[in-house]
Amino acid sequence: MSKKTTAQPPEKLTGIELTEVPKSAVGVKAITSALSHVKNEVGLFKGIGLLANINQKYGFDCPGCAWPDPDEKRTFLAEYCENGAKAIAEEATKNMVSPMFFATHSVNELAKLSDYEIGKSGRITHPMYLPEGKDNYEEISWGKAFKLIADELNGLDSPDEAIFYTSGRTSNEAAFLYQLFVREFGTNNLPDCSNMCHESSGVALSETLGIGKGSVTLDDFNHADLVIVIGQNPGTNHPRMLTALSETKKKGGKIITINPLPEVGLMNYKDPQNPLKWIGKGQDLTDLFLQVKINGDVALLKIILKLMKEQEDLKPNSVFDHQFIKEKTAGINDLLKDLDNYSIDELLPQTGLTLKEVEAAAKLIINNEKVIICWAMGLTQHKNAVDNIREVVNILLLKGSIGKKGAGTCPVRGHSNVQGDRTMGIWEKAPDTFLDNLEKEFNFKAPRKHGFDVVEAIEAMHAKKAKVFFGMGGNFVSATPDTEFTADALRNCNLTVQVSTKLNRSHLITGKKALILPCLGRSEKDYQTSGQQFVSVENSMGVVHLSRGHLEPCSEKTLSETAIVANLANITLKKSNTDWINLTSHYDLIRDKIEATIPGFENYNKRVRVKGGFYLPNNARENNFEPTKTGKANFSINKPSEIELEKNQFMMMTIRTHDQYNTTIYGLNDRYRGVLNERRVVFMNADDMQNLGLQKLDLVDLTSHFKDEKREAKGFLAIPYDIPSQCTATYFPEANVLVPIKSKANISNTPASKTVIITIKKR
Ligand SMILES: Nc1nc2c(c(=O)[nH]1)N[C@H]1C(S)=C(S)[C@@H](COP(=O)(O)OP(=O)(O)OC[C@H]3O[C@@H](n4cnc5c(=O)[nH]c(N)nc54)[C@H](O)[C@@H]3O)O[C@H]1N2
Ligand SMILES: Nc1nc2c(c(=O)[nH]1)N[C@H]1C(S)=C(S)[C@@H](COP(=O)(O)OP(=O)(O)OC[C@H]3O[C@@H](n4cnc5c(=O)[nH]c(N)nc54)[C@H](O)[C@@H]3O)O[C@H]1N2
Ligand SMILES: [Mo]
Repeated sequence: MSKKTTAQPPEKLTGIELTEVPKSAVGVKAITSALSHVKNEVGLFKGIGLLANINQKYGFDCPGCAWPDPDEKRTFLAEYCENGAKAIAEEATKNMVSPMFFATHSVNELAKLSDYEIGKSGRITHPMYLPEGKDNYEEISWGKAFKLIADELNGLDSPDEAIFYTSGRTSNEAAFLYQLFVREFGTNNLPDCSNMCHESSGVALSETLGIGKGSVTLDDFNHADLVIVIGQNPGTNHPRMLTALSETKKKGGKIITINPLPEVGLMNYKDPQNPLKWIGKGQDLTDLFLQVKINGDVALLKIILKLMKEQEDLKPNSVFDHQFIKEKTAGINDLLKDLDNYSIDELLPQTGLTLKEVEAAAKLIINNEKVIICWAMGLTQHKNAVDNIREVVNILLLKGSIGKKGAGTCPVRGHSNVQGDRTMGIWEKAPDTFLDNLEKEFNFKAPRKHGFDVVEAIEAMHAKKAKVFFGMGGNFVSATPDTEFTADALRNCNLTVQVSTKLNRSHLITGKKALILPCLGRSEKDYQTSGQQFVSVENSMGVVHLSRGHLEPCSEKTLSETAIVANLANITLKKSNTDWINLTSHYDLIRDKIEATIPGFENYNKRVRVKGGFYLPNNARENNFEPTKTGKANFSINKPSEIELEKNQFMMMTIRTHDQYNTTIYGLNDRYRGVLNERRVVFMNADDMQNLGLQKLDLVDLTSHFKDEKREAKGFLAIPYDIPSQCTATYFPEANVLVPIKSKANISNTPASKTVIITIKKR
């Protein structure tokens, strides 16, 4: 039935209003905006109680981003941010999607709504089943739902015909059980949102530094001489990071921002903790803003490397940390030799910057000792994304700026437990040592063949080589590239299952049969037979800490993700040496198993109960690079972008608004970019618009070009914006239909959703 519907958000415009781009981020507007969301979704009284519990040492972990909490000082106002409050409001909403809702709204009808409207429908209260050929979900018992999945899984020709996706909100306890179930079932098909997110960072950092995670702690921001924020928009996506940057500045450190857009949050900031500062100018954060062209980063970093080398040659020992390089690294000579293959004149046009601007950045790097480099999707979602990050590492290694206070790598993670899920083994390419430990502890034969990542999973379903899709959270159809292709892939499945809190488009674009399994959210109390449980998560800086729900569950029929996995494993696995149901009776039992399998979790149950949690081991932080292939930190040789645009073509990046969490749309405003009440917009350089004969708010259609393939997205409003020439920006998921499934990063296989080549046509 769902075959007739499109998987794209509707083309409908919602009534745009343009305002001035604000000069400062956070401040009082952030608080009023957050409170109004909380009031509308949850009610003010219950809402305030909830906010008081976010990120407090025994409260629940904010389901917003993975930015860490301070180890010491935690105040009521500081530990949630505008977008954290919105994330909570979204989860604790009064609106419920009940069996009655599904009886009166068909799948076809719901699929015509926007993602904003779908999400606002609310929390799913009962397990629901969409039988083959039907257009309305029907209530189903948990027992029948589990049996249906088990039968379908056990009826497959091979376990590799099933896909088990994970979004990054799943707790350590649930994630650990989930990957164990999937591997006992017999496959490593465990793609996750990380494949679309920081996979390029993981690949580049493992190869160069021997650990796929960042090296800095929050305290390092208090000691840094220089912080570089490249390809990241913390004002919207990690607002609490602005507090850390503000501390760096207060202590005399400098900040360089490298971004095609002058993102407001990075320019000026008003501390939400300090009401006296809400009025007035705020604090300037960025000292030097480099408005780089999209994907011009390797070219830019290479010029900086060349300038560093030039200065070192001129004045030996003034730039490079020779002792560190000699003792701890490998490959410096190859790097320095390779730099000679490039001329600054050739590289500069790719950056869109003047030599003076790049020289200013190089000077700051040369003259400061302790450097932190932070990045996110602006570096990871390109064809040469892994090169981007390795080039960042080259700069830090030359300076010896790693493994010491105030210096190091800071890939800023997205989902609140995406890093923990990886640690727990949610990984299609988990290393053999991990699988060996699992086999020993659980007494079974773990599959060794690597599984599918996100892109490979879509291709397998499209080719009918995979037939069951199971989603542990997330919104697969809207988050992945090439919307229509992915939708067809899901429709090819015999069964699609979504474990979800809220209604989303992946419930409406389904396999022949579909199930929705409603689960508890982070903010809710999790009762098992031994009483209320807590779970644990790992933040972006490798701190594992507990999270305990505060609200009563939204419905009696929801189950915890942990219980869902255990029940499914119990009925699906014919021979398992694990007592699945007993394990979930008390989550300490699961944590004991994690401790027995994964290094770094010694005394897990004890240490997780200590206020603030504990740090996992991190070799790069400890200045030890033994886990790499050479046993040292590796310099690397990287290539600038090879994409060449034709004259009429533009580079498009797909980014987030201030009012969304990935595919969850909180509201229709992008306050920090001056766009209200509309998501179908394309930000363009004003001269480019003039050359195309476009006026502000003209309606345009976008076509993407990849090899001989074309894809179309219709009906966007053109907005003149402060963005380099030939660069454009649209929002995801509206523009995902334009991202070709085969356009992805080398090695990491991450969809290149920030380098989409488009042409623009006026209606
Ligand atoms: N409120 C809120 N918080 C979130 C999320 C959310 O959707 N909403 N999502 C969460 C998740 S899963 C993630 S991964 C993070 C994402 O956090 P971000 O990576 O900050 O998110 P994006 O909107 O993708 O922004 C990418 C930034 O990179 C810039 N950029 C794009 N291309 C390039 C380039 O080629 N070079 C450079 N130098 N810059 C470039 C863009 O202008 C933009 O500022 O946020 C997490 N937190
Ligand atoms: N074009 C383009 N595409 C992108 C990106 C981009 O920048 N551009 N960014 C990519 C990135 S960085 C990421 S991380 C992915 C995100 O991909 P996903 O993680 O798959 O997507 P989300 O939108 O975060 O998932 C939202 C859904 O998760 C469910 N949910 C929320 N909380 C919970 C919970 O506690 N438990 C369970 N079981 N379900 C829950 C709700 O039903 C909600 O509808 O998207 C990627 N897609
Ligand atoms: Mo992400």
